[in-house]
Amino acid sequence: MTGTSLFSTYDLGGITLANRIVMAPLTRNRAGAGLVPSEFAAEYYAQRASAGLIITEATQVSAQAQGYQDTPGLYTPEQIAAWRKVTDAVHAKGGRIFVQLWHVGRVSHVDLHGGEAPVAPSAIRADAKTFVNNGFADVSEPRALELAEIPGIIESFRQAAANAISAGFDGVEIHGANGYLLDQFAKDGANQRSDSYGGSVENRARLMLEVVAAVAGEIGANRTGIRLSPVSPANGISSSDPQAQFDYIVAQLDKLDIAYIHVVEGATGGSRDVAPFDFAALRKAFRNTYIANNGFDHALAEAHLAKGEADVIAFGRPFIANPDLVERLKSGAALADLDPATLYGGGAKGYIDYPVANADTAA
Ligand code: 8OZ
Repeated sequence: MTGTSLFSTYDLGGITLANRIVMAPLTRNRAGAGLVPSEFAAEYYAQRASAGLIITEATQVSAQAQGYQDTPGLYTPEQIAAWRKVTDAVHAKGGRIFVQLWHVGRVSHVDLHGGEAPVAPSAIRADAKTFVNNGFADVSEPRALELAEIPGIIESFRQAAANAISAGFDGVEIHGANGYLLDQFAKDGANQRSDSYGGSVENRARLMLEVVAAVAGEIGANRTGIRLSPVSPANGISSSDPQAQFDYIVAQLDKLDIAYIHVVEGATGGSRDVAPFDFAALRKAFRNTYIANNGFDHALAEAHLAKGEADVIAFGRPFIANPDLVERLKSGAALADLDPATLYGGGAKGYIDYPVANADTAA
């Protein structure tokens, strides 16, 4: 296809992206008191504003939605005000930014909830760890959400989406991936409910689709995206029927006409080798933007675009140590490696101190 490359502009639901490179959501555990984004977050994101689109770190929609120490929220006035500094800083550099909204469900710990159990579709503990009390710990046994609590979950996403617009975000990505609450409902390894939110493919998709409809109704379908990871085992999740489940989900998302689906192709942060799952079927079933993620390098990204397998490519970890990832991919400059010791938690170090490749030519 002529003209389509990582460096060509792209119309995402009426927003012009400067290129087809997305900064994927990256959890950094640097929130301050009140779970406001880090005092360095505005600089961190602004340094990366040459991405066509930034998707923020996962941000909880309520106190109940938290699963790790020091992740930010978007449900208090202080959090909204702190995020406003981030969106202003990114927009001042010509960037675009969506916030990723999550509820972790069972991937959490009683110590984050005053001793109360985290909530989940069913009372099945995940084989997963979280980070709490400055260390890794097994996640806690959750309790099953009552049917009467489900509207409150949907409402917390709707309200957080409204808050996102107040904070100046260009849109919202709903975190439907990686074994968190919406993925827990969708997959039978975590969902053993016998009400209208469990059992069939349709019932397991219900919460995710109701959340998407509520968010799209609040802020506009063209400002709404979702991240999905059909085959990822992240956070101890499993599914006996991922193809049927996600063929159905994506067909319904197409009807809702949302801006994009952002698909983790393979095991999150791991192998792309996912046969026999058919990601092309999801791509074909969805008329709007398909963002592909997971283990892309420059060559694979260009090949994916050239074959029409995606419209936009999301890069995650490479953005941590390469604030100028777009420019480096364009020039062929070498990519820096991240420092694992400063990945999660801490302050400015390993966050806003990664240099650009060529400080002389950088704007
Ligand atoms: C790494 C550490 C904690 C959370 C995800 C939000 O996997 C995360 C996450 C990643 O989607």
